[in-house]
Amino acid sequence: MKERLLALEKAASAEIEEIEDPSELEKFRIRYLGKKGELTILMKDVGGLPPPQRPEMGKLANRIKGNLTSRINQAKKTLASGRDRQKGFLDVTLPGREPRRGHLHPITSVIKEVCQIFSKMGFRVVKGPNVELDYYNFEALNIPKDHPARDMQDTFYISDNVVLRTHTSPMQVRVMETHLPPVSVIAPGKVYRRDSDVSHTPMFHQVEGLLVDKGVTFGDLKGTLSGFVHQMFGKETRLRFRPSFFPFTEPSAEVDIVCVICGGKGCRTCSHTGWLEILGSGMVDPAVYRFVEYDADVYSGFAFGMGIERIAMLKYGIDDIQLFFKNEMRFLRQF
Ligand code: 2U9
Repeated sequence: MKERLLALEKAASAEIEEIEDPSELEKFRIRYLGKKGELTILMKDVGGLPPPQRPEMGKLANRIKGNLTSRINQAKKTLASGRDRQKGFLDVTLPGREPRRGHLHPITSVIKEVCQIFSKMGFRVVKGPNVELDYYNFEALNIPKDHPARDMQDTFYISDNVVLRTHTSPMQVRVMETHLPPVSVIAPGKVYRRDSDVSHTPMFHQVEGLLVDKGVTFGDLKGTLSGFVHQMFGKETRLRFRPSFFPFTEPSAEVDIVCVICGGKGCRTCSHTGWLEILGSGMVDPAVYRFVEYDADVYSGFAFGMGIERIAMLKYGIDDIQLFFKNEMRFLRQF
């Protein structure tokens, strides 16, 4: 008797696991617990056993019946809730769920903001290839093969003459090749350098600008870039032009703004100088005009370039450039 009861329990246990709808479950219940059910019959047989065996077998049969009943009840509930879901049960009285809205990456927002400011001044946005000829990335920008500036802009080489661009300047060369002055363009996009630390990543974003016409002076450069700084960082922001060197501009100047952290007193962020470098600029070197066959005696112009991650870090007070590229939602949600 004991073996028959335990075998029944094992079989019923395995079967109930496979049941997928309520009508099957009801059939199962009748098969085991109905009036003529397998367990009901076995329980009647227990009554016919010799008296000394009855208590033990009765207890076992009752335990199996109890377990089976509670498993059937549990399965009933599970199948009922599953059926509601399958049918697409809809409680129209529930309040609606607001969809989570995404937003632009902070780098994309800053690129858009910079481009918008220059677009309003009359600059046209141009975009071009990330994989460039050495000629457009270096040669035509007055950086020949043996020039020391190549060390500072070491990059990823596809072949001897094909590189991942180290700045967006090749675009301005391409524009000058195909358009006579007046030219005023702004070139945003990804650039690549062999660089990696808390303030450098092998890929980053730049916006560069170029304006060439008759009679363009350093005064135009100062006016344009001051206007940009005041729109980007606020009209009270003080700035200064500090002499510098780039192979493609002469004279060249770097633009600093008063430190956004200490207001000029000196702190860790500004290396105790009170100033933060935000972009580079200069009058286009006549050597560049020779590559694109512009007459340097007739035309003059200015160019500038800025690293977008740096601008975003200063604008939002971020101290690690890597944060922009980790896809960490807790960081990105803040912008
Ligand atoms: C042409 C002629 C001149 C673009 C310029 C800079 C100065 C400059 C840096 C800022 C931070 C690069 O991202 S960064 O590391 N850029 O300082 N860029 S003038 O000059 C040009 C461009 C194209 C035909």
